[in-house]
Amino acid sequence: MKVTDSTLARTGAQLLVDALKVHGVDLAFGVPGESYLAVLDALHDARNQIKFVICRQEGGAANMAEAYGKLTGRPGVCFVTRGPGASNAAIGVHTAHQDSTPMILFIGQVGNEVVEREAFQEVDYRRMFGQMTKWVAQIDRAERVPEYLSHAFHTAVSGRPGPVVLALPEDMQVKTASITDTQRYKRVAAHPGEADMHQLRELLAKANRPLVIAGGGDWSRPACEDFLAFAQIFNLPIGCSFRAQDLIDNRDPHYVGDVAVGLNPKLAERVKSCDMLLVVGARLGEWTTVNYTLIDVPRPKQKFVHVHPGADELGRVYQGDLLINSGMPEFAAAARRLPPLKPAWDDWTRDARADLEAWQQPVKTPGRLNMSELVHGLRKRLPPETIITNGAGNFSIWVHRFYQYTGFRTQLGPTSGAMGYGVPAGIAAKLVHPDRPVLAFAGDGDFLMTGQELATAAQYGAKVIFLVVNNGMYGTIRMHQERDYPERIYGTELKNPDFAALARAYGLHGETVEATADFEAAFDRAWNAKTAALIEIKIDPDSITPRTTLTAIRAEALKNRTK
Ligand SMILES: Cc1ncc(C[n+]2csc(CCOP(=O)(O)OP(=O)(O)O)c2C)c(N)n1
Ligand SMILES: [Mg+2]
Repeated sequence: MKVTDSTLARTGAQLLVDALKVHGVDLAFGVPGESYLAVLDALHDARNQIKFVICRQEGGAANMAEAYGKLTGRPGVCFVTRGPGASNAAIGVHTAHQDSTPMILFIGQVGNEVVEREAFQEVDYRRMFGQMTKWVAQIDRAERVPEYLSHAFHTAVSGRPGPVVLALPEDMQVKTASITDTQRYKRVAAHPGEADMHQLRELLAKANRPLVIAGGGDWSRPACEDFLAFAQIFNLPIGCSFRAQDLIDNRDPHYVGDVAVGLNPKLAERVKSCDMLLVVGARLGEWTTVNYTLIDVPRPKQKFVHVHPGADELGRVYQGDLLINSGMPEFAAAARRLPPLKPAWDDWTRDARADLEAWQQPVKTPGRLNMSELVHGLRKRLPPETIITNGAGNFSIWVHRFYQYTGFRTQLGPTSGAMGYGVPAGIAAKLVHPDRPVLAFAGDGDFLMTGQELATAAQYGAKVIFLVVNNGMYGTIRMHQERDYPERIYGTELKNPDFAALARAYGLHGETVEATADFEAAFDRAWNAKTAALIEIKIDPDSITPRTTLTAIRAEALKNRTK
């Protein structure tokens, strides 16, 4: 992109859109508002370089921008209007924050001439988004647009990546300035020091049962390749943190499972009993540590090495023998170059993998539709470039446990646990990679949080296959309810629409499956449909997790209550 040395005056809105072009934006998501009409007009001029995808609710748009950021490593861009639009979009910003995803949310803002009067839909976004962004600011002067945009892009991708929010007062959007564009942003990352890497190798040389946990943001395809090569050279078993299972090709014998709530008890035992824990990129949050029970707070009992792109994260909860502040590509490249040593743990790695393979075998479930078998069927059928997305709910457990993610960004899921993520993430994935198959898993509750974006899939021809796992309830919450308050069902039942008919109303292919045996043919029809497709998968509500049933959970809770 040529840097414009413009003596011609441009409006704030034009400067903003020109800056997006400078920084390589090709896709943006949003819902229009009268608060940023001038930006819309500038986007009209740029329509051949930047495709502006219009969504049906800002939560959908913000989730799509977040998914774009996860997939590409470049900031996902989202435009929304003042108070109501910003409020709807907050869910995507929160997910970008928890998931360390680069993203920039632009919000139309009331003009400076009326600010602080609680003008129409006025909100101070610095206060509103303060805790869930890396940086939130308001651009009051047109001549400073290039500078603010440069800062926003650098901030979103550097160190621990995350979201930035920029408010755009109406008067700034139409004021003119003669100012030069900046250059394209460059990601800034820390590198591991030579002494760090030397010490890491020393610790490995003394270990007998080392275990690696990979996770977090800041990864790239080459970084994942380097990291896998490191694991192969040292024959290390690698677990992935919650919803970061695609950092390692799950078919590789070094992948040993995901470390999250509901993890394989044998893997949990290995995390507890390993003598060296190398955590790379993962924050070690509540879910990865199973409510901080898996690893001792604050001093893990095993030798503990933590590598993270954000210096703030190191030593935050866990004290370590070695804390390395580094970008993921920088660390993975250095790890791959470490001089090999003869591992003393070949059996340990092989057994950990065997534990995973046993854990991934299909299980018996109540009812005619068995989700473990269904996911196994998909695992055999889908090409390795397939992208699988999901939102939050117990339905996602089946996918996480029985699917084999095949490598970098074949999984898009919210570490934040945000319901409604899978549908918009699937659409964004298909828009970024039209040639790759995309499957979006949702629960019946989860789906209707952003189901209106089926209209966006139809409008832009995004041929996603949506799989709605319907058990007629907010199953996760029912499970906890039965465990803590057995037989006092309240607030967790759902009366659902006919999901297949709903898809057809949007002009998409839709059908319903109630037995495992019928899924394959339905999936073939969905695969061959000319449009996006939705398959409603009806499951027995008793089939609540691969490990247990609702009936068993209730019986256990009642037994404990009478004790
Ligand atoms: C936006 C949002 N609201 C509420 C929750 C709390 N929550 C977590 S799982 C869940 C139920 C999910 O229901 P469903 O999508 O039907 O999946 P199921 O658990 O039944 O498989 C709820 C309400 C959440 N995680 N995110
Ligand atoms: Mg449900």
